[in-house]
Amino acid sequence: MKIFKEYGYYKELIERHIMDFIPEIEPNSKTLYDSMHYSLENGGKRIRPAMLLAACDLSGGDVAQALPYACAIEYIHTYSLIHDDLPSMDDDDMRRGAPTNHVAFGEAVAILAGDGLLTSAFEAMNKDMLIYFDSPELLKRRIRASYEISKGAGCKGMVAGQIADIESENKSASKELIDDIHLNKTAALMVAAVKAGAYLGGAGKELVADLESYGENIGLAFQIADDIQDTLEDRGGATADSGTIRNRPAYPTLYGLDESRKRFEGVIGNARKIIAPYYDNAEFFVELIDMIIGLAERGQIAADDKA
Ligand code: GRG
Repeated sequence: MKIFKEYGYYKELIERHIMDFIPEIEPNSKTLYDSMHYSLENGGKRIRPAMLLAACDLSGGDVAQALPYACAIEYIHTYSLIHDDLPSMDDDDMRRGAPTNHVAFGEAVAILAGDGLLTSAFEAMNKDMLIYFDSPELLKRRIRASYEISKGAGCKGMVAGQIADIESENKSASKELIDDIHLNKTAALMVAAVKAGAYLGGAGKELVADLESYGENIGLAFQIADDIQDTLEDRGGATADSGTIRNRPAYPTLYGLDESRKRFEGVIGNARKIIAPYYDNAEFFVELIDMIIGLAERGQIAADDKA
């Protein structure tokens, strides 16, 4: 009997519940709701929440109970994309084949939509914790999950990666700096997703550590593939929808395209090795590796903003 599910199963579950943990918004704040809803329902791949649910499953947990945390991580990811697209950051007009949030709603509303999504993530997780006051073990798992998500999203995770990335623009960066930027900007939230799922499912130390390394390697693979794609578009004369490709340090600039491809294969190989002992029960994590290779080959990582 097949117990463990595939990406499509998790994605569908997330799609069905994605608005469930957004607080009921007053009529006076309807624009805020519309703007948050616009970006949440705008065709993301839902990779991070699927990672969280699959890690919970692999650890023996109940995915239905992990939904507030899965949706929280997608709210955080969505806020990061809205803010990253702003004129003061990447200045992108299109994402996932549609106008970016600030183009559709204006800059002030887009900033507030990001703020609303970020805070809704913590509201969703804290509200869930309130249910478990009388079950210390279950409450502990939830506090751990929420802490991992805060850490991955915060000043030692994604936000740290973003500031280092911004400050390295038009400068030459060392290989260490570029690894550090990508580990924080892209991998940290993926690591948070699998660790949070593992804690929610009651995983032991070894599984938590394996999932953490898997998340790191997958995050790096994601970012290297994105960099390769940017470089190829640049060389082919294709432009992003915004018409600019920022001059930030990227793997191909430092390593060259061939070496970057080798590095991509290296981190993908690491992820395969880490997950191998769990193969019988880790269908999603193998599928995710193949999916990232496919996205990289088709140039579809963060793609839809370049369509
Ligand atoms: C604004 C604090 C702050 C952080 C922004 C995520 C991020 C940090 C910037 C995005 C830059 C970028 C395009 C990085 C490449 C890797 C990446 C995160 C791609 C987007 O993730 P997908 O492909 O997105 O999972 P979808 O559209 O499927 O949700």
